[in-house]
Amino acid sequence: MRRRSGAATSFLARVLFFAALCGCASLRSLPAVERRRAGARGLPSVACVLSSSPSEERQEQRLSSRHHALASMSSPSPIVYFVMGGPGSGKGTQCARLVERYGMVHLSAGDLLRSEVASGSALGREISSVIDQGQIVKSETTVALLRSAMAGRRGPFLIDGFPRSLENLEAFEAEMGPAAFMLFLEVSEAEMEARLLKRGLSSGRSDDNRETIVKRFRTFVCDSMPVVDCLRNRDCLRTVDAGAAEEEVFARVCDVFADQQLDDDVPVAS
Ligand code: UP5
Ligand code: MG
Repeated sequence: MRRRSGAATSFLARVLFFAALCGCASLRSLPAVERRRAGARGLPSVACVLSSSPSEERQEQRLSSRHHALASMSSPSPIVYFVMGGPGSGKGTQCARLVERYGMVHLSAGDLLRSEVASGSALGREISSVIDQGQIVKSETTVALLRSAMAGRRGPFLIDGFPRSLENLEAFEAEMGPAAFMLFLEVSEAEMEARLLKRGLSSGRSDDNRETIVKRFRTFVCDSMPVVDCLRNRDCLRTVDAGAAEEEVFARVCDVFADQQLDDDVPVAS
């Protein structure tokens, strides 16, 4: 009996060692629950390797060492999936459908920030002017809102519209650990603009106007695409062509989650 359990342990150790060598790519083949256990045992993963500027390179190096330090911690992290894509790519729409199908916890960073704005607080007024400029709110503010929304809930979590910069990613991982992967919804700017302008007719969102939309696109390319590239280089990115009809996109999104065993293994979100 003891020999069998020793053999099982050593087999698991070999699997984990191999996964450590290959980073998230190997982990992707493990179901979410196993990956969470592996994370709890301190599996390292590969760092971002592509940089487009020296400052991004330094930031990615910091992220890499932080990532390894986190991997050596022993407490299990909640399962997190980032959902990213340009403004109007359909993040909120697809997350709502994922919640219906799999019972995950959907946290839209933008919605959390807009709730703070609606509260009328001094912080809300600060956030409001950042949003109207299509800029990114300070990491400490958004991470604090996410932390508080996640508190006391098991997940798994769908974190929509975050992280929007390498600094956001670093701040989140420092507290919550790495996400399982990022779902990236790819849509052309022309299609996103058309969707946003149509929504703007009734959304009441202060940033759904042509002037702010242009700024949001610029910020997305300059600040958010480096996060997408970083996670792609860690092999933690799953891209979906989201330019099709909503239903068709959802079928593609479900394919992305097919290996996560969300129906049976992962407890219904609480
Ligand atoms: N629609 C959806 N799917 C469609 C499809 N397949 N075909 C046709 N139409 C489709 O969809 C947008 C519109 O398109 C809707 O009318 C929908 O019916 C239709 P939605 O699902 O809302 O797209 P989404 O990607 O969620 O668009 P959103 O405008 O929410 O994206 P943003 O990333 O711009 O907005 P967010 O709320 O995340 O952030 C807003 C601002 O907050 C940011 O610009 C930033 O200033 C700030 N912010 C931060 O600073 N930090 C953060 O971490 C998060 C936000
Ligand atoms: Mg949204």
